[in-house]
Amino acid sequence: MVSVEVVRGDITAEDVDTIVNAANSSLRGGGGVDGAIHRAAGPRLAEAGAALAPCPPGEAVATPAFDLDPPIRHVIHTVGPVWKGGTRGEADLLASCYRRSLEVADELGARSVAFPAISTGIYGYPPDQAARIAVDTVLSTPTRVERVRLVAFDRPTFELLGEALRTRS
Ligand code: AR6
Repeated sequence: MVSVEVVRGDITAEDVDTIVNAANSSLRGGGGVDGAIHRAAGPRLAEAGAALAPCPPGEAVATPAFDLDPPIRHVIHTVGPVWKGGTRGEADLLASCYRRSLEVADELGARSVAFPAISTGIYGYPPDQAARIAVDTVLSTPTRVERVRLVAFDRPTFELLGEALRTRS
């Protein structure tokens, strides 16, 4: 059974073997957490990403972590849905991001995985709904990953993720 914890911080400094990136389909980098990960990993990350692109929303692919500090060894890039009001399959796509990322983590032999709050920044997903999907999907996906960290960059997201974990369905 996977252990899930909610922490606040910068995902590039997490003590895990694998971090998940909230990428866009080009996998060449962007703003938000994607920009932070690409800055820390160096230019080879964009080259590796471009070779695997395009990645459709809801899917996930892995690259090495390049210049990110150990113990981080892998980056799983997943593409969240852009929020369009909630009637365009956004919830299923967001759940798929968490599920597919854990499946890719299993293929890598990952033991500890950190997720950002996918889609809740530039892509506009309501953070309360996204927090519940993150917690419920991680807890309901069979995986050999032992430890999942849900990493909040800001206090409101930290509180929403904590609340979703305490009151999980
Ligand atoms: N560590 C952890 N979380 C972070 C960090 C960080 N260093 N920086 C930001 N966040 P966003 P999206 C949080 O916008 O909504 C990019 O341009 C942030 O506060 O990074 O999925 C991509 O290339 C928020 O809670 O991702 C795509 O084009 C969460 O990460 C697009 O943005 C997600 O915000 C993806 O948008």
